[in-house]
Amino acid sequence: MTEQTLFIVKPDGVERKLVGEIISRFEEKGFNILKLKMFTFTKQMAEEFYSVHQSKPFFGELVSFITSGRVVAAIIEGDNAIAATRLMVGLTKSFEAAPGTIRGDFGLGISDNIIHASDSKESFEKEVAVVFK
Ligand code: 3AN
Repeated sequence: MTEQTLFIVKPDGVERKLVGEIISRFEEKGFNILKLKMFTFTKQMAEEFYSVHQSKPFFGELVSFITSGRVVAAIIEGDNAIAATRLMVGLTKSFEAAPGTIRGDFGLGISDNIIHASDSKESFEKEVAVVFK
């Protein structure tokens, strides 16, 4: 089933010059890139983007990290894009993420875990509305 999803190379990924490598992985996997944008999250955008995590103890850290530098957001399209992208991204805690995944290959962090990807169609629609409005 052809689907769209969103990924965001976080400030640590941009800082570490991993943008090209990450986009390449998605292109090589067979996805089409439909939209691409570099920008910096405002606090207001970040709070809206992460609103499902509002009650979590790490919410403040999440907002402060994602607003700390430039990010690159992409909308991509392909078969089973949401699930396939989550597999390519790897587990949330980078130190637990399998080698071969983006988090598993490039880091050890939790807040600084290089990339975000939508986890459902609902999240995708909400996140696109914040990032590509
Ligand atoms: P994922 O990005 O793998 O979907 P979520 O949705 O559970 O993970 O969490 C959103 C973001 O919140 C993660 N990308 C990570 O940066 C941060 N996060 C999740 N759990 C923690 C935690 N225990 N401590 C600090 N930050 C966390």
